[in-house]
Amino acid sequence: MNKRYTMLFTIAAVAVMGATLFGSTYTQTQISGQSIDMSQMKHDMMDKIRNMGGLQLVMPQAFAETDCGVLADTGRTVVEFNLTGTSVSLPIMGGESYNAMTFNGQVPGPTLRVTQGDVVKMTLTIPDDEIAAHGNDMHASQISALAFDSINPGESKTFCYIAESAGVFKYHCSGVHLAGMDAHVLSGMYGIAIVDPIKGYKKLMVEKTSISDGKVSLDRQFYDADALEFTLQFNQLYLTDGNYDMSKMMSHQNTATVINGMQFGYTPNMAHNLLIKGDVDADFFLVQPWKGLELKQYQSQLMYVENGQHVRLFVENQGNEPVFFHIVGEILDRVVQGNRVQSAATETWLLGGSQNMIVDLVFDEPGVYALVNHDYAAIYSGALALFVAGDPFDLNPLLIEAGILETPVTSYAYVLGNPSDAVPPMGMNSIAHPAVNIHGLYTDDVASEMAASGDYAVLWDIIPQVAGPITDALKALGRT
Ligand SMILES: [Cu+2]
Repeated sequence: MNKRYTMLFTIAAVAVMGATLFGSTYTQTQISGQSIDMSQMKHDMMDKIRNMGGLQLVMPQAFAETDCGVLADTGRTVVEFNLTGTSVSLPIMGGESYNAMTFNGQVPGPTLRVTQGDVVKMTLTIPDDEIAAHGNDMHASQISALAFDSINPGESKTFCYIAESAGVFKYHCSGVHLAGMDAHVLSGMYGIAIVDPIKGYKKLMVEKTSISDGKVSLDRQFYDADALEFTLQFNQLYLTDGNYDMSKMMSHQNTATVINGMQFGYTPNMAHNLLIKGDVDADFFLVQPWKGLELKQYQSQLMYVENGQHVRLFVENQGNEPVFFHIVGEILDRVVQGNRVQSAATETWLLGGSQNMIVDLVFDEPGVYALVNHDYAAIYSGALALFVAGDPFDLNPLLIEAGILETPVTSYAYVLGNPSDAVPPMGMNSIAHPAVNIHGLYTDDVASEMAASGDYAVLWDIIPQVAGPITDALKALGRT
């Protein structure tokens, strides 16, 4: 990619992370599981389970082949998926941090992508110095749960399975022989596997109307199966003093609602303030909690699409509360679960815990579109993310004047890139993102490795370089 096109907007000032904008503890949602007040439990079942060494799973021999040698000899493609279980400290909104548990130092864990019929060879490694045992339960498999049992620090374990069903599937830590599974998953040990249909994705039909000779009629529009893709994983945090609090989980009193691990992680940042209002500190959107160059990989980013482009969203509810998935100003043109269409032209779709869907849609008009969990408590505690379609802020002339672009672009992804934690690996019907920037709940080690790879736009390095040209261009255009 042309270096000029990776240059970004400007941020001269450095700001501290915004304070938490809303009170973030709320009571249960309309549809939730049981609420249990642990202080009223007569028998401390959790202690008993822990004292037993966890719940042992006894489910032998009743499931599909898991021997990697046998499965590798069948002529199927074998895809290796290597995970490492590590406990780390990660930031939360408001400038604090929490004790997270992760696969590979990131929340969510890496996204696995295979084609239906492939063999997945999953290896989980727990380093010597890790504080806990971990396992991995992959919902894309149909094998004995014995495979998912935890392994201790210093150990490694491999299992294989055939990804027989297409769709989106959660994977998650199984705790220490199932004890503490809630703590590990809700502290960050989750991710998804995308299993592409063996015959590829279907083209998209969107119903519109047209008018001719004064008569309104149906005008079906068809879009090729190839799409620009994003992943969105919903979850909650249940924290007291930066640690997972089981009593809060039991009563469904979460302290934060997150998408891909972060509250409000896909909202505007200082660069957008400058471009749109000519001032890095003039927030043009209500919620801008993650802004400032020092935040590096945690600085919020927006998701950019073109108008009239087929967009495919892989959505998973990793959490303990329902997700009422809605995009303000848009209609979900198609909802697919597994490889079957569940709905079309629907306003909102409900996902229970550990449930998923693929949403296909087209943003027809330039604008900013807010994706939310349409549970108001969830919206105000972090479940809001923004898509920007086309050039609604008329930034092309500014970017050309500043020498960052030579010709107008159809989405800001050509300039800023799309956030890496929302971009899945390429599949059989994927449109490549014009550029990808480093954004996500990654440890500094993970972010440094990504930066060193040269595959990503490193916004915190690029922004200071273009601050001057942007400011000059704003003046030249009379926008300041
Ligand atoms: Cu774990």
